[in-house]
Amino acid sequence: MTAWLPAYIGIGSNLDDPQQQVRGAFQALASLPESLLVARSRLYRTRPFGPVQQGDFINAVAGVLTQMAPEKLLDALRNLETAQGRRRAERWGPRTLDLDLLVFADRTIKTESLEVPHPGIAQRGFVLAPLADVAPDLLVPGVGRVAQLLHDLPDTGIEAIVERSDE
Ligand code: PH2
Ligand code: MG
Ligand code: MG
Repeated sequence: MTAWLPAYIGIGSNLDDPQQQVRGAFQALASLPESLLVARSRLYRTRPFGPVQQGDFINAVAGVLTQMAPEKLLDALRNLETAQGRRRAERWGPRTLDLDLLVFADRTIKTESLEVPHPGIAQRGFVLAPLADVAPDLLVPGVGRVAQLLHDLPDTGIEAIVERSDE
């Protein structure tokens, strides 16, 4: 039987009720074939990173165990993005749902369609803060340990959203 390998997925949204988009993404990830959703971070409200002026994002991270190969998992993530209304448009621009394959076991992959670990993890508080919720001791291959990477970032000002208990 194919081995179960851990993978971490970055979730982001800044369109059409981002908190609901992220919650919907967790639900969809829980139904992925050949996979188990094993960890969900808190939700974070984050300032847009990069060259495009746009609204704040809600970001989170999911941890899964999967029997899928990385390219197949990436394909499945693209399908979930499309199912939640993602339109391929401006690079860096606003989106209803972005699912990024951040880390796949101890693999380093660089093909035309996929780069793992996701480039720029070390510079992105909106990835590291939720990743540290679910896997602070994770060693990102070739990059470093999550808690250390987060500690080394200049103040990110990123705060978790306090979830209402009546929801
Ligand atoms: N995603 C981007 C560009 N900028 N900024 C934040 N805060 N969060 C994101 O998820 C994000 C971003 C393109 O994928
Ligand atoms: Mg992204
Ligand atoms: Mg993406």
